[in-house]
Amino acid sequence: MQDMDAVRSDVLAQVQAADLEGLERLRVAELGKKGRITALMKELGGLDPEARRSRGAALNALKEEVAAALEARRAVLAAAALDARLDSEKLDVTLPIRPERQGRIHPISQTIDEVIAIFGEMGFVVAEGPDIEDDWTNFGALNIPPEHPARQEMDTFYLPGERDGRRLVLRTHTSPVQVRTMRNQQPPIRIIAPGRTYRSDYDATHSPMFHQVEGLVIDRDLHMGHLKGCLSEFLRAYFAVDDLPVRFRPSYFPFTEPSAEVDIGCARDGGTLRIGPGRDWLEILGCGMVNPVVLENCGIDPGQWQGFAFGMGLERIGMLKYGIPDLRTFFESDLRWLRHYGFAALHQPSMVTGL
Ligand code: 2NL
Repeated sequence: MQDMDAVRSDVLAQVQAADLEGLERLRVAELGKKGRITALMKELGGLDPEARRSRGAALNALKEEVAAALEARRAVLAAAALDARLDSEKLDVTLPIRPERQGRIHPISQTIDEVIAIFGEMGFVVAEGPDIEDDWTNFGALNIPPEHPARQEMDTFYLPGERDGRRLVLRTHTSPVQVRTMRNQQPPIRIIAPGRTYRSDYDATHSPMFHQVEGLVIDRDLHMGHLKGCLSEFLRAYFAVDDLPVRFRPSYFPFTEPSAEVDIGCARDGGTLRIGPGRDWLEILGCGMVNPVVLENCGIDPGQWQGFAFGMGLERIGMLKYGIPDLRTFFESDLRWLRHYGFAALHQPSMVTGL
């Protein structure tokens, strides 16, 4: 038993002096497979039963005491190490976050959002339709005759195959969205249809894929006065010029009668174009009273209902407002261009918070 007392005081003294790594070495040296206390346990086999029982109990107690001492010291050292780390490491929770790369809203998306915000305030809802149309919905219903230049292979992308016996085209304007709305809904109707359109044309001012917004109002007793008021209001809000001059010039479209082209006032001094009161005019959109033939084609009785409609190119009105000189850059996917001309991602244009 004396040898065990010596082992106990030796081990406990070493435990108190050890660091974390020393504790592990000590555990192996005493309690490991070839450890000192383990060796004493192995010697028990050579003793007579009486002696084995009493010495065995004492050895087990020693083993547990040593294990407990090792664990207690480990806990003290670990707590001290954590305290030291917390003291040395400082975390400033008031620091700004690391800058993250943010995407930008494409000028076309921004322009669409602004147009929707303005017409939305006037009670218009957004209508959508497919990019692939049949030629009746894209042309025929709109009173565009088969020999019309827009229908020729040169201008229109025709697709192989047909639907209900009709040729398939990539829509050349968003008017077919309005045709579908008139076929499926009872008047009154007040919609705008923004979206992608396609024409086989490519130069500095034409892209084979481009964007339009068209608007359609069907109601009783509608006349050109409603059309003029609605579009003047829109143009002044969009260009943010309260005294913007707006001029309606007679024109021709097969789907409206009468038809008009709309110009806004501008001043060209030197190389810069300023939109607002001035000596010059800029053509901005086309419009008119919906041709009764078109109403009839879409299942609406022209004896009871009138309509006005308009259409404009979104790239054009976006370029004019935001000073983008070349149409082709819209679709080149150049991130430097988007960083320069794009808009903040979390700003939703509205008539209340601003466009
Ligand atoms: C332009 C001119 C216009 C329309 C589009 C329209 C649609 C239906 C019926 C009648 Cl369903 N009209 N749309 C009317 C007049 C002009 O667009 O210069 N667009 C870029």
